[in-house]
Amino acid sequence: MNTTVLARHAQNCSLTSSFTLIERICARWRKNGETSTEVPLTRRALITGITGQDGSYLAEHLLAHGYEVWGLVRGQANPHVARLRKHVGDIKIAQGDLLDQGSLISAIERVQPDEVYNLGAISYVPMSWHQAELTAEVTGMGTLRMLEAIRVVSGISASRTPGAAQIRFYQASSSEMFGQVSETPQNETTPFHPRSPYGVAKTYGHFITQNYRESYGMFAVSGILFNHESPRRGAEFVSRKITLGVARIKLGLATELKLGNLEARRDWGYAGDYVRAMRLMLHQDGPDDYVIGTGRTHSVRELVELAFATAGLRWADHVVTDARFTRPAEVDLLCADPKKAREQLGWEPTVAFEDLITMMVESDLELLARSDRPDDEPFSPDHW
Ligand code: NAP
Ligand code: F7E
Repeated sequence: MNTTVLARHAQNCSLTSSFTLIERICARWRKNGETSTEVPLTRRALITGITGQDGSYLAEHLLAHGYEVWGLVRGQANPHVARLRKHVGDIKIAQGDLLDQGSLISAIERVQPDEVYNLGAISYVPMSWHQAELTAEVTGMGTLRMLEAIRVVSGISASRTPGAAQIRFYQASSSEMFGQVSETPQNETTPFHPRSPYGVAKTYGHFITQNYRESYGMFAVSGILFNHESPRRGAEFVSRKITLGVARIKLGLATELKLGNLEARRDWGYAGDYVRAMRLMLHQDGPDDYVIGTGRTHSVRELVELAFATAGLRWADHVVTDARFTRPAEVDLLCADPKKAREQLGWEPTVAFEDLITMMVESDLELLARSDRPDDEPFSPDHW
């Protein structure tokens, strides 16, 4: 086998670690008994949750690195796929649902991915109190089902550990697992105290990922990501709810914006930065968990002030607090310590909070000012 050619291809693929591609291809060739000198150049990724905010940015990022990108999509005519295709063109779709074990096994068998990014979840924290069991099933048990699909299709068992060619698995863990924090800033060793059914479900997903790594030697990592936003953020989350609210008020489409707890503090970053960290985690020599955030924290009130000021508005003239948007148990303060990611992954955020909010306000002003405004204009729920 011409390892020089393989090494050159590995460089062309911008792989950050030297071993993966060559070992994987050699192992796959050995397994298949192939003798051809044709080298499969492309890494193949399967993304669950591809129709969400992070899924779209991750798909773009992986395509830019030469990947073949597959998305797991649920439902027979998921309307979010059309929205995704506006941002990301060249993706392939596999049907499947995190609630359905068989569908995940079929998807892994069909796609034969090198990397699986498990972003699919019920991710809106207030919804998790109203549909706690569903949240546990999708966000928690869905992680187990995907790990099992990889394990079964790869033929891994307690007595048969994976080889170099194994599928690498990324789990979308969350700073919501820290919940009522015992120290600030939070790092990889900070204890978990989740405050919502969502946080509890994510904590299960986190520990089952660690457990499959320890039990079966799987290359399974968790990224503990703090809040990250963008113009593609769902309208139910506070950042986008505010920037859309500002745009509606500025354009005379509304006069007030109803919000809940203005004193909660979060570490908000830009989603486009955070998906880079996901890929980096799967390209280390060994699997590990990493905190991803900016290390800066702001209150919802500060976000409101900045967003309204960006549009030349006085927030106090328009913002109304409404108890319907407060939570049964709040996470008061989150702030990341991303030292490990900086030192081991070489990861740094590039978009500051102020630039992020300005970007989102400007994007929503442009979106709502368009005469051909889309029928599916984003809206925030008027409850939860
Ligand atoms: P998002 O926009 O809410 O996207 C969630 C995705 O999950 C959607 O594509 C949705 O697909 C999919 N999904 C829901 N139920 C499913 C099911 N039963 N089977 C398969 N897919 C299902 O979330 P995001 O902001 O991109 O976040 C991505 C991941 O990171 C989530 O796991 C989230 O919990 C986690 N996370 C996010 C943040 C953040 O600040 N954004 C921080 C930490 C962790 P449909 O189109 O079918 O609805
Ligand atoms: O709330 C307060 C609210 O819904 C942020 C998810 O991506 O990040 C996200 O979870 C804060 C909370 O995000 C409203 O009480 C005030 O303190 O934007 P959010 P979240 O709950 O932090 C984590 C890391 C995830 O993993 C999740 O998937 O804002 N807040 N007034 C409000 N929040 C909302 N949504 N709506 C309000 O009217």
